[in-house]
Formats: sequence, structure tokens, C-alpha cells
Amino acid sequence: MPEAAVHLGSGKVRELYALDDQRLLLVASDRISVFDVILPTEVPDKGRVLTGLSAFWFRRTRHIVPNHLVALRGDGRSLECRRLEMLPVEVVVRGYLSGSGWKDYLHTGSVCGHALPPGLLESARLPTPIVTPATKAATGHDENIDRDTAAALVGAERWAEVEATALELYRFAAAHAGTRGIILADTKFELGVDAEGTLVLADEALTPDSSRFWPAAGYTPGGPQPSFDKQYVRDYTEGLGWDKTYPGPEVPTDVAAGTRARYVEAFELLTGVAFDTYLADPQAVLR
Ligand code: Q0Z
Repeated sequence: MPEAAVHLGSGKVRELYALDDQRLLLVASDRISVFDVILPTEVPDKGRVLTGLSAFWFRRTRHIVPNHLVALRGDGRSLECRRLEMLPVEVVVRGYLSGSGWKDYLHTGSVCGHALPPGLLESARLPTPIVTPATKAATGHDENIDRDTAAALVGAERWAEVEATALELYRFAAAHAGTRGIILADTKFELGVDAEGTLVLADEALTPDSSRFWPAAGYTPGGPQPSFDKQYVRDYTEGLGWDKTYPGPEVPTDVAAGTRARYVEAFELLTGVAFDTYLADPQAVLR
């Protein structure tokens, strides 16, 4: 547990602490959300998988953009990071048409001001990846905004830098994932600015909670794709006839264990590090 750390806030599945005036501690729990509802059943080691993946990507993308990672703690589930001035915009990069991007395309033919060719199928690969900004609405749900609105929120010059950085991060990570049999359909970045005014990648990066990972084997546009990590638990909870409102149902141990195995599989495919090795020495993902 964090020594003399002040609790700053809770995300759905994470906790944020202040270590001092310059440093934060991000702790990933084993909680899982399905259809935006936290389940009462935890997925063992999920927080370690997500933390290890974030740390892996921070290490591998620092040639593209500096990031907030200061240290990966020995528990494997917490990251010490630099405290930044966060940009008030979430930066989603989409290489495929899914989720709210697909919904917006169906209604308007475009996504966040990006006109797309007609006739695209759900889950189609886009001609080129697009950056689709969003803001946290009062409801707690993300609300897509267009690039002019994003530019007005952070400044036109900064927004141009953010877009270029996010696209480069996506291209790099999607290419890596592709070699491991995983499609990175889309991903959400959160960035901040340090005291020198430098753009810094923050929060979690390129995890299954901030991204859509699809198994490349069996990819079939024309409908939603199975999630690499959450599909067992989605199928199980939907099979109960649950209405997807609070509270979520308990899931059986075997469904939780199967879900854990999928998270661990994604971790091992993407990092090339055996998960047992990570548990024994989390620094293994930083080498
Ligand atoms: C991240 C969040 C969580 C609740 C603030 N490096 C940073 N500097 C300043 N602020 C943040 C970061 Cl990462 C920051 N969040 C999101 C995470 C629990 C909220 F674990 N909020």
C-alpha cells in the first residue's frame, strides 16, 4: 500500500494517489467493467496485466513522445508518474470503424469531422487512421467532438502536435500488435504538458481497457468483432439476460479464470515476456 500517499480519486477500475507535489501513483485494481458497469467479481491479476502493458508501451514509445512513467513498482500493479497539466481532451485514434465511430458514421457519414467513403461495413479497416477527440461529458460518458473544438480547447498549434503524435503512436503500436496476431482497432491516449511546456504521454497507454484489441484470426467486417479480453464475460453476462444496468451480476470462477487467461495471453503476445517472469520481476517489461 502507498506509504503516506494521499488518495486523489478513483476511476472505475483504478485509484490515483499523490506521492508528493510532483509525483502521482496510479494503482490498477482487478475490477472489470462490462457494458460500462463494474462487476462484483474480480479478474485475478488484471491490474498487473494492464500495468505491465502500459509500462511496456511507455518504454517502447519514448522515441515518439516522452511519457509520465517514473517507476514501475515491485507489486506490478502501480506506476509512479510525473504530475502534469492534463489536456482537457481525450485523444482516440481509430484504424477501424467500431463503437461510437461506427454509430456516428451510420448517422452522418463522418466521424468527428472526418468524411469517410460511403458503404463501409461495421469494423471495416479505415483507408487511413483518424484522430477523433472526445471530452468527458457531465454524464461521465465521453462525448465525441470535432477537431476544431479540440483545437479551440488546447490551442491550434498544440492540437496539431497532439494529432501527429497520436497517429505516430497508433501506427507504431498497431504494426507491433499486427506481428503478434492482434488488431489494434482503436485506442485512447491522454496527454499532458510538463512545467517546460513539453507534450507528455500520460495515464495508461495501449491497454485492453483503453483500446479495442481483436484477434486477427477470424477478423470479419460486417458486424462487431469479439473482444480479445472481455468476450467470455460479455457473452456470459448477456446470456443471463442482464439488462446492462447496475448492479452487474457475479460471474462464475471459471469465467473469471478464462478471462484472466485471455488478459495474460494478450500480455504475453504483445510484450514477449512470460507473465510468471513479470510477476517475479516486473522490470522485465522495461528491458
Ligand atoms: C490521471 C485517473 C486513476 C482516477 C489525473 N501524470 C498525470 N498528471 C496529472 N494528472 C493525471 C496524471 Cl496520469 C491524472 N487521471 C485519470 C486515473 C484514477 C483518475 F487511476 N486523472
